[in-house]
Amino acid sequence: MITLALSKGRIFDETLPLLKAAGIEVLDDPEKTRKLILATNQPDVRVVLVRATDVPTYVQYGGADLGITGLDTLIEHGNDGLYQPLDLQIAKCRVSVAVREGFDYAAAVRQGARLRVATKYVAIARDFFAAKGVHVDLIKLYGSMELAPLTGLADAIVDLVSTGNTLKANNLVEVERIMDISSRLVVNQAALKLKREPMRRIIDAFSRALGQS
Ligand code: PRT
Ligand code: MG
Repeated sequence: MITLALSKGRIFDETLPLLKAAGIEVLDDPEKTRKLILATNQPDVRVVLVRATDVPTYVQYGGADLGITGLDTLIEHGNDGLYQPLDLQIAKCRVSVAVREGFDYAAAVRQGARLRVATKYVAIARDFFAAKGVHVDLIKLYGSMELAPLTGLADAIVDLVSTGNTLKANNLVEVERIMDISSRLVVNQAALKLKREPMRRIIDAFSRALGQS
């Protein structure tokens, strides 16, 4: 049995066409079922639904053989025990710094003031500001980063941006782009050795599907 870990929502939705190209069809709709293990048309392939941030953990410890996860999540988790063979070019976005409209970010950075930065992406933010030589106090949040500058919790946030509509709706502006993000296929290395043939079949099919798109 091959187990693929996916998170509900955009990653699941954008993975479906790749699975289809690999001849794999998921038999349940995750938005309609309460099941956490979904069968596919391939008797030896199943999908487990886990929280996006838990995908690398499932694959690392062998709870899943393969998984699909955003580069953001992967960087925060660390690469331990994970083989990363493919950039799937799905769920694309970027990690950016944003501040309240009217906040003079350039001046704050220039003056060397300690910046208070709220984020879920502590590792990415720490490395980014360290490389710039900007002193920051990082405040770890688990959601709704956009609220932090609006309530005075922080001067800036580091968050994912895709269309920019969420920032705009909350009177925030993107002031720096840290990195581009897409989702990656991650593979448990032991599983790749033990189940070499069926694993290669899926990885190669994904790879071919990417080539055609
Ligand atoms: O939602 P949950 O807390 O369960 O987990 P999650 O937020 O980690 O999962 P999910 O499914 O929301 O995101 C999974 C992955 O999708 C992320 O790790 C990214 O790699 C990728 N991705 C791509 C995005 C976006 N685009 C995105 N726009 N993840 C989140 N967003 C959010 C962003 O955080 C912000 O709140 O959408 C909002 C901004 O969107 P725009 O279009 O208004 O700019
Ligand atoms: Mg989310």
